[in-house]
Amino acid sequence: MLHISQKFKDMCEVNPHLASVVDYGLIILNLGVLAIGSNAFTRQQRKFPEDFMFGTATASYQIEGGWDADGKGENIWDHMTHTNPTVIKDQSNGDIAADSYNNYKRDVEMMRELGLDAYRFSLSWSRILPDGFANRINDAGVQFYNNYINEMLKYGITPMITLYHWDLPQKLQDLGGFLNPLFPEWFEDYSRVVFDLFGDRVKYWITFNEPREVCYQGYDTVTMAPILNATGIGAYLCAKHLVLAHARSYHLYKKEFAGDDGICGITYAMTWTEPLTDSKEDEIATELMRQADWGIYSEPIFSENGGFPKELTDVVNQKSKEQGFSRSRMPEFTKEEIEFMRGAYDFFGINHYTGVLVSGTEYLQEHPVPSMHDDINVGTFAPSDWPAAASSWLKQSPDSLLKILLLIKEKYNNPVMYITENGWSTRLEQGLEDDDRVRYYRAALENVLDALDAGVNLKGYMAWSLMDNFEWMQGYTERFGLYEVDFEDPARTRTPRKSAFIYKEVLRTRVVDHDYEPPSMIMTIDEGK
Ligand code: GBH
Repeated sequence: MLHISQKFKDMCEVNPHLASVVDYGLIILNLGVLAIGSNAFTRQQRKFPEDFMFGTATASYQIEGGWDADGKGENIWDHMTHTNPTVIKDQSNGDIAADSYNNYKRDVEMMRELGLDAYRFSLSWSRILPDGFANRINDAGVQFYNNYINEMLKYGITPMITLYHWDLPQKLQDLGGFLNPLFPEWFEDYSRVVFDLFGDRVKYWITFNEPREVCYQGYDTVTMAPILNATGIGAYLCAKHLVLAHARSYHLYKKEFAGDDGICGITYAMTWTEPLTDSKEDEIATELMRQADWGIYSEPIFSENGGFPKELTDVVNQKSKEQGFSRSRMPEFTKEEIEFMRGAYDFFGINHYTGVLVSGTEYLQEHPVPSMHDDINVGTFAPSDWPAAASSWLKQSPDSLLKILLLIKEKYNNPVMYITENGWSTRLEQGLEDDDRVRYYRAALENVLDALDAGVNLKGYMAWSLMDNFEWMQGYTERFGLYEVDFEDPARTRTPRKSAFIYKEVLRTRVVDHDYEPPSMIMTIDEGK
């Protein structure tokens, strides 16, 4: 455990601005003193608690296929990939994807092979409500999810459901989607249908996956459907309606469906950000970037004061005035709305992949005016010695998962947390020997243990992803799966990568053994699981 203390000391020396983590570093330093002896001894001490929930995560559009099967309605990804295929790197789409619509039993078999406690997946809104509204329920779609859920439960695997992982019914998009002020009501109506259908068996709910990618990437740029490109306007407006929608869904669940044991949260894309230097400018830049990335979606729910974050709001108010707008581009909430959202959570979900260093003076780029990037005007940098994945944005940044967990612990009074995604991309050509993914997962899981040692209220960890899938704008060119999927094969055969065996061993032993090598690449289901 001494290596952790060293790690913290290094971290703080390089970056005296990590004041927030320094305290926790000292706590761990103290713990470290208690653990003397060899690595082997240390590892033995560092066990995941028996009730720590291990799983994997997926999302409907990325795996299901069956895009128009049995009455499913069109969603914004169907619409965009069919009408505008060149926006996807390999011009592919999720029409069939991993065909989980027909392979759900195999999916659950893989969960059993890995020995998962839980499986996080999302519902396709338009598979259940083809028009988006609750007036018409598609029974075949409901049947599919009942089959999926029941198959998991049969083998003791706990389902964790994401209500929205980016595939809005196209009919709602035609009405403005998240920019329509009625969106929170539409989402509440959908939530009611779903809680009513599956709430008897499902006790873990996530309203939204990654608000930033929904609002910023979808409405403020052209990097996600519906590629609206309403720069400087779309993200803020969407943010208002998204957090209100979350709160409506949360309160509905707690009031009418949760019973004693149902919990509901929301999941954020948590890129670790830290100041490039110890200058005041870099410190401010980092805070602004955190607020634009996730604070704008988390402060209304998790902060004591509620509402949008102050520094970002001030900047947008000021710039809007200078730019000649009649009112701020940052929308406002009523007092009632602020109260309604404040504290509307049971847990904080974290999707974590990577980190960047942030500057207020270096690496700045030209941005459209107005735009969120112009509003915050920060530069980012990832050192070249951080190992790189297949995805351009994904590097292994040292201890970034731990730093995020400690930051949230401190910022929001140690809420219950789940890591709802964490993973690494490779290219297909790399085959089944994914040692870089193994290295990434082991480092991340050590960070989970560090966080548990430091008292972080972390209850579970979901690897992204169970299997290869449609990686949004990157199509099938980047692979995140513990299982490889053969997309050329009509059967969409799934084959475990080396990382699947490593993850399985961690779950079985509750220990991260850095020396473990799978004896063979033949996967079996352990009896008794
Ligand atoms: C998750 O998002 C998603 O929830 C999941 O669906 C996805 O498959 C998985 O990660 C892997 O990507 O503007 O080109 O630099 C991760 C969040 C994705 C956020 C990449 C930042 C930057 C893309 N991140 N994104 S780019």
